[in-house]
Amino acid sequence: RHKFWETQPVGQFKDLRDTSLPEGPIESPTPLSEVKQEPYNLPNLYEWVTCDMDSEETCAEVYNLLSNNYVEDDENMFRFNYSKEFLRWALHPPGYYKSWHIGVRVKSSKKLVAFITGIPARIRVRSDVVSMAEVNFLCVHKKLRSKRLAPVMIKEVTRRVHLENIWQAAYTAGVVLPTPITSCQYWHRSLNPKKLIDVGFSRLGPRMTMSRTMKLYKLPDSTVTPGFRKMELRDVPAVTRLLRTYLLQFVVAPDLDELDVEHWILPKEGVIDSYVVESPETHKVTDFCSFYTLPSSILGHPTHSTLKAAYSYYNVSTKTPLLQLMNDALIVAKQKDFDVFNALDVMHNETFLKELKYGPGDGKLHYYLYNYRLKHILRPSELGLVLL
Ligand code: YNC
Ligand code: MG
Repeated sequence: RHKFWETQPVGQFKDLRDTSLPEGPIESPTPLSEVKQEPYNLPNLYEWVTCDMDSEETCAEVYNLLSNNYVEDDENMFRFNYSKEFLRWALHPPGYYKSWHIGVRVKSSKKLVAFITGIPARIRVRSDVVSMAEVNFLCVHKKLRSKRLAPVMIKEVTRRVHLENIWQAAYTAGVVLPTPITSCQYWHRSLNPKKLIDVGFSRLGPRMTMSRTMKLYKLPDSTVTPGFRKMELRDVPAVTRLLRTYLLQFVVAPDLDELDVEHWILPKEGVIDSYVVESPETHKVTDFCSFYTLPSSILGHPTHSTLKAAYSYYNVSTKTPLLQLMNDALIVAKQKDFDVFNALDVMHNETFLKELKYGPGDGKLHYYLYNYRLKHILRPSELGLVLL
C-alpha cells in the first residue's frame, strides 16, 4: 500500500492495535559519521539546491512554485497562497538551518520544480521534550507528479536533519499516511458571507436568504473586552509565561521560550496578528489570542482572485472567557477585511466553535511524528501544536 512509508521509522497500520510496543523513539540515533555524507540521487535532469530565503530572487521563485503548485482543496477551487513575507517568517525561526530549505532545479534551465523545508523545534510529548524538525512546504511541480520524487525529497531532508543530530520530526498532511497521532478538522467562521457564497466557498443554507445570512454573521464594530490591545515587544515575557503554562496540559505541544514567542507570536504586518488583554486595574496581561494570514487563490473565478483567510494560532485565556476573547478575535479580523476565520478543533477550540457560528469544513488535517511512537491515537483536544 505505502511502498515508501512502510520503509520508514513511523507508526505502521499493522501495529496500531499492538499496545505492547513502547512509546518513544522507534530507532536510536546513529553516530553522525554514519549519516550519509552525499545527497540522495535525483533523476539526471535535476539538481539539489539550498534555497536562501533572504534572497529576494530565491524567495520569489519559491513563492511562484508554491502559488502555482501547492495544496488545493478536494474540488480544486482554491489553492494556498502563502506570501513571501510569510514564507520568510515561517522558515527563519530562532536557530534555523539554511541547509533545511531544499529546492530541486532543472539543471539546464535552473527552473525551480520542487521544494521541502524543515525548521528546528522543541516538541514535548508527555514529559519528554524532544528536539525535532517541523517539515512543511513539500511541493512537486504539477508536471512532475507521480514520479516518486516526493520520497527522495523526504529522504534528503531527513538526511540533512540527521546531520544536525536531530532524529525526530513533526508534520501535517491532508492525506492519510502511516500513521496519524491525531486527525483534526478545520472549522470556518464566515466574516464576509456574500463573497464566500459568490466564490463557492460556502453555500446559502436551506431556507436562508442572503440578507438573513449576512445578519447571522454580523459582528460588532469594535471589541468588547476592556484592555484588549495589539501585543507589543514588552508583552513577550508575560505571553511566554501564559503560553508555557497553558500548553502543559496537552499531550503533544511545543516547548517555547521567550525568543520563540518573540518570533512566532509578536505581530508582523500581513503575517501574524496577536492581541493581549491587559487588565485596566492591575496592568497584568491575563489573556492573549493570535491568528496568521494565509490567503487562498480562487481558481478560475471571473471577478474574485483571492480569499483572505485568518487562521487561529495560539490562544490563552485566564480571566476573559475564551468565547469572548475569540469573539474579539473575529471582530478585529473583520476590521482587517478577512473574509473567513479558520480554526482547527485542537486545544480548547471545540468550546467556542459552534457557539461562535463556525461551521465544519470538509477534509481532515492529519498530524504525524517521524521516529516517535505513541501507544494511542490522540483526541484533537489533546494536541497543543499548530503547524503553518
Ligand atoms: C505528503 N503530503 O504516500 P507511499 S504537507 C508525505 N506527505 O508514498 P510521488 C506524501 N508523504 O504511500 P507526488 C505526501 N503526499 O507509496 C504523498 N506522499 O509510501 C507520499 N502536492 O510520491 C505518498 N504538499 O512523488 C507516496 O507523489 C509517495 O508526485 C508518492 O508528490 C507528492 O508539506 C506531493 O499537497 C505532495 O506537490 C509532493 O503531490 C505532490 O504526488 C504535491 O510519486 C501539492 O509520497 C502540495 C501538497 C504536501 C503538503 C507537507 C508535509 C510533508 C511531510 C513529509 C514527510 C516528512 C517526514 C519527516 C522528515 C524528517 C525526518 C527527520 C528526522
Ligand atoms: Mg513525483
